[in-house]
Amino acid sequence: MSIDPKIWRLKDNQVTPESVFKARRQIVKAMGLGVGAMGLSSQVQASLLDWFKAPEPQALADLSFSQPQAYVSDEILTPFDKVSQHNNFYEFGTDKADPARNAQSFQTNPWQLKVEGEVGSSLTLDYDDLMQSIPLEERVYRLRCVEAWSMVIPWVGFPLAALLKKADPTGSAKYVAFETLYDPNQMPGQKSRLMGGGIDYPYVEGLTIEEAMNPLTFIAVGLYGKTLPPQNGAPVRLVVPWKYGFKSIKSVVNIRLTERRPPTTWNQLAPHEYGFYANVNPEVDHPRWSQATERRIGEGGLLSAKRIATLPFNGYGEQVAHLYAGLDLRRNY
Ligand SMILES: Nc1nc2c(c(=O)[nH]1)N[C@H]1C(S)=C(S)[C@@H](COP(=O)(O)O)O[C@H]1N2
Ligand SMILES: [Mo]
Repeated sequence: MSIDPKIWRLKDNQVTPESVFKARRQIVKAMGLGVGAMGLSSQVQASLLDWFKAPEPQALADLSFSQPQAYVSDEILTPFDKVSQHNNFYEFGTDKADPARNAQSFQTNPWQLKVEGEVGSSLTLDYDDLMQSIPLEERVYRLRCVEAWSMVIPWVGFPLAALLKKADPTGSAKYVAFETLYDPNQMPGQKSRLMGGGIDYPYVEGLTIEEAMNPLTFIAVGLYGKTLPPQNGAPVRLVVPWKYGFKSIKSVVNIRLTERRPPTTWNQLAPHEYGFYANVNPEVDHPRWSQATERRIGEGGLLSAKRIATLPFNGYGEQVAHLYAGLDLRRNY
């Protein structure tokens, strides 16, 4: 995604850095043979190669979870190395390869997640509570980014509703506001406006209480059977599969139930491009690109990326269309 004119303007082919990433690997190979001949000092060669190389990944722990039949899928899963190397997490940089490179030393344990606001009893969950206090299950969901690429990911976690019910929402809870960790010392994108894509951090998101309580709305603490890689939003993130990916906020520290609609990061940054609801909708194009089709990451060749039709509500209409009965779906919200 990108921010409108003032800060900088990415073209809509910002969407493809996966091929750029692959091209880089080719360059690295070529460099292995070529840099010496370029007359660079070995120190410069080493740091150049370092920048191109994938970092040592953070160790991930195994999780125990059930596999409810309703969320098993026969779609081709996006391979783990794509899921963990093609990311949007602007706190760690705006290039798709940046989060995997820059988030490996991100501190995800200890962690604290608060649930507060319009609730009968506020909650504070530490890392172990997150992994243990609600039974974990695996769910395969499609993730559709507003940039017109998508993945199929086996998440591990629990329904958001199970967590919210523990806090006993009051009758005034009409919305749920989410906030990502703010820690510029760990998140280089929060230090530098350029590196962080011009976002005013912390990254914030929101849902209506009905959306939050919908059985599909998920809190993920893992994927592919293990704890989340930091670049995917460790230790705890939201997953809302019928909405554009930017709603699925990462590395959450605060969940607040509110009476009023909370501000949301991309909507604040570019309201004419990104709505509050942001339901996947092939009929309504983004002002700078079509939403009619999408590119499945990892399927199709390097240049012949496979495109498939985008479905209303990302294919989850049966479960969620009723939430929007009053809205005109030919408009973006
Ligand atoms: N805090 C935070 N959450 C975020 C983002 C971000 O930049 N910061 N990017 C969003 C976007 S645009 C997408 S598409 C998804 C990507 O999730 P993934 O990298 O696990 O595929 O995370 C979302 N959550
Ligand atoms: Mo996205």
